[in-house]
Amino acid sequence: MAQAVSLTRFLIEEQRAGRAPADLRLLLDVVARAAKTIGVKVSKGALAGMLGEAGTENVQGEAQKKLDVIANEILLQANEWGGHLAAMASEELENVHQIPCDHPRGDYLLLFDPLDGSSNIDINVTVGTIFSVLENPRRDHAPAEADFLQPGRKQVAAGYVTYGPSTQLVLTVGNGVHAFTLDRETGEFIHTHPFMTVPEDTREFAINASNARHWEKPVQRYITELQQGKDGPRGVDFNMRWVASMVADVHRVLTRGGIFLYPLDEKIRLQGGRLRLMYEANPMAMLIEQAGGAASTGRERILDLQPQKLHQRVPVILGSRNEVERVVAYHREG
Ligand code: AFP
Repeated sequence: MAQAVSLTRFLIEEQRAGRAPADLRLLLDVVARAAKTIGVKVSKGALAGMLGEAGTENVQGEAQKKLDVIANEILLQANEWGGHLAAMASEELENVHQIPCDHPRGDYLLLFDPLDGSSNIDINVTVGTIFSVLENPRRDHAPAEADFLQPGRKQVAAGYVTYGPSTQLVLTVGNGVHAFTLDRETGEFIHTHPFMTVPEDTREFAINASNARHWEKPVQRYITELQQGKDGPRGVDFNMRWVASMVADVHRVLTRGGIFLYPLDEKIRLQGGRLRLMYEANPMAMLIEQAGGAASTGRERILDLQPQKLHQRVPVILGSRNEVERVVAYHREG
C-alpha cells in the first residue's frame, strides 16, 4: 500500500517544486493546525457549553454564535507570532487585525470566515472555516484595508475546512485542488483526494428556493427549467440540495459536481448580495476554477471583481462549468 502523504509532506513538496514559498507553507501549516483546534471545539458542542448565541453582533449586524467568537480567536492567536503574516481580516472583525508589534511581520495577508454556516451549529450540521491568502502589496507600513482590496485572481492560496462526519481540509496553491482528511488518532491531515475536478455537467443544483419570488428574471428562468425536469426544455430531471452552509454545499459540488447559487434578489439588492466577496466568494471561486469549474456573479467572473470594501457582498453562481455558463448566457439575454 502506498505510503500516506501528510499535509506537511505535501506542502514541503509544493515548496520544493517552487509553488509554495517557505512562509506560505508555514502559513498553511498554521491555519491547518488552528482548524484542528476549532474542530475539537465544534465537536464538543453542548458538552463544553459552546452552543448558542454569544450575545454579541459582528460587523455584518449578525448575531454571533459562541463558536464564531471562539473560532475567530483561535485563528488570530495561531497566526500572530509566526512572522509569516503582515495582517489579517475576518468576517467577525470590522477592521484589519494588525500583527502585535512584539511579533515580526511577514509578506502575506490572511482573510477568513472562521466559522461559516454557524446557524447550523446548534442543529449539528456541517460547518466550516474558509480562508484566502494574498500577498501584502506594500512592505513599508502596516497594511490598511486598501491593501486587502485585491481581485480574487491575485490569491496565492485558498481553502476551507469542513467539520463534518470527517474533518477535511481542501486547498489550492494554484496547482489543482487537493483534499486532506484528518486522522484523529495521529492528528495528521492525510492527502486523500488529489486533483479534485468538477464535472462540466450536472443534474444537481443548490439554491435557497424560498427566495424565488425575489430573484432576477434570468435566475427565475434557469431554476424553473431545472424544476420542469424532463417535461421542460432541459429534457432531464434535476435534484436539489440546500445545506445553508456554503462550505458543505461547495464541498459537495467539488466532490461530485453541481451548481451552487446565491444570486442577487430584491431583498438583498441594496447590500449587493448575501455572501461576502473577500473571504467566501473569492476563495471558493479560486478552488472551483482550479478544479475546472466556473464562478460568476451572473454578469462577471468573480475572480476579476475589483473589491471596494472589505466586507462587501456579491451574488455567487459557481460549479459545473456548462451550467454556470448557461446562467451567464441567460443574464446576457436579459
Ligand atoms: P451563517 O454563517 O449565518 O449560517 O450563514 C451561512 C451563509 O453565509 C452561507 O454559508 C450559506 O450558503 C448562506 O449563508 C445561507 O443563507 P440562507 O440562510 O439565506 O439560506
